[in-house]
Amino acid sequence: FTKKSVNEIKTSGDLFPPDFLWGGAVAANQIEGAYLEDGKGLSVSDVLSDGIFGQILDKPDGEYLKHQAIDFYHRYPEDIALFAEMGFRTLRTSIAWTRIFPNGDEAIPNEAGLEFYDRLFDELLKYGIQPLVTLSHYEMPLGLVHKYGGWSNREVITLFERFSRVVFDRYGDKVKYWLTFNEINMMLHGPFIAGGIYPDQATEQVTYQAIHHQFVASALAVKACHEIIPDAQIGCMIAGGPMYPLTPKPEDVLEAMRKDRENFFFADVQVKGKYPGYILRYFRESNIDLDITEEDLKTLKHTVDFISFSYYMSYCATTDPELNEQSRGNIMSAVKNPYLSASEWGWSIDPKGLLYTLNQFYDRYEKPLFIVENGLGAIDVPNEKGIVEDSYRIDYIREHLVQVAEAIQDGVEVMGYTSWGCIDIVSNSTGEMRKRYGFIYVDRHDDLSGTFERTRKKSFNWYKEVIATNGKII
Ligand code: BGP
Repeated sequence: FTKKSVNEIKTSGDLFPPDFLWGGAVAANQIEGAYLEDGKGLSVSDVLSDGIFGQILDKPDGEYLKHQAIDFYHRYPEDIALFAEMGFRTLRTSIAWTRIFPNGDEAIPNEAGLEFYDRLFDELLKYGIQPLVTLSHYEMPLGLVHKYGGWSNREVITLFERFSRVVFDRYGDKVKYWLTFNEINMMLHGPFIAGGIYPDQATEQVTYQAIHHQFVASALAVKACHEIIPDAQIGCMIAGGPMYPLTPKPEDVLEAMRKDRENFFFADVQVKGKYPGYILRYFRESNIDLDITEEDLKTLKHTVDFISFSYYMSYCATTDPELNEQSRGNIMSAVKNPYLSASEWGWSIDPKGLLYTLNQFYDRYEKPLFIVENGLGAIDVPNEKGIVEDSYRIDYIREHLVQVAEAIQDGVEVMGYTSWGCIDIVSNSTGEMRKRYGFIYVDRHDDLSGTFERTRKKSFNWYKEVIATNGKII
């Protein structure tokens, strides 16, 4: 089958559905700051001094960027007005669990924390911006890590379910789009940030047991959401990006399939409601013996309504031991694709990989998809007029949106697109402000200096035009 490209069909009508959810995405721990205000407790991200590869401390020691982040906690009305100016139809953010249950296991929620999100969601709704809310975005209460061993402990399931029910009850009339765990597959690569498990304790047995607990917790949240807010939709969230075989050698092709399945496994369980055979085989052959009860298996049948994912790059898989050795220590396989360029942080730039990923997910699940993170992390330097001329970011997003349009022409149901870090925030992997994604520049720097002033970048007006024309200028 050959097909016409989007450029040829552009004039024949809207490429995106009229109700397509255009917007941006952030996470509480990277944007809010106010890390101890109004009763908030410490979370895993408050003790990572230097991003997810930094040292893990028992308690904060010194000033970290994230503690004040970009002060969204106090400045959200100004920021939301800017998002509204761009025409956002949705904003993805997360609820910091530690604002609601500071240690994770209190008997009653913290009212001041609940009130903050009331104000935040009301402000969004004032402009007709739908909140899309992640229940857990790398923000597990540190109290649960110290007292329970993070997600390795089954008791945490009940505590998470309680947190979920509290927020569904409270915000059910304001929030109609929910996600359970951000990039749940990162449990395999960043056990502390994703699961509150210290790297030296993260054996495969412990990690997969913790993942199982998150699956059950996620399914219980889905169940609660359906009960409490029947008109809401709740999805899973996967760190996406295809795994290409480095060569057509069958061993490399199978290696790519194996690596792809490391991600698909997480969607398979949450979308199909059961463990796939290939992972059960892996458990058997690796002597991984999980505590999975009959009740758990029933709970897993509460499957998600849609699949969301982040997309930044694609990867290559090989069985070549030398190449694999070189990529050791990287968060995911870092075997270079000779056909692609990369960002300053070595993340390959592959818009067509997004078309491939969208089709992979849709072929496999036939469920609506939501791209909840995509964007270019770059060092932005304001010009003499103080404006960031980020044509490189416009090119990156435009090229990815062309591929989203292509997927839609293929019949893939895409609910929306939220560009990551729509306003500059603290980077997750590096803990820096140097790596920026926003349409809005924030005067905040790695040495903790800056006025916090917000300035529209060149991409601000471009994205505004994209939304105003429902994607026609891509
Ligand atoms: C994803 C996370 C986000 C975000 C993004 C960009 O993995 O869900 O929290 O930060 O990646 O990553 P970084 O900030 O490291 O560039």
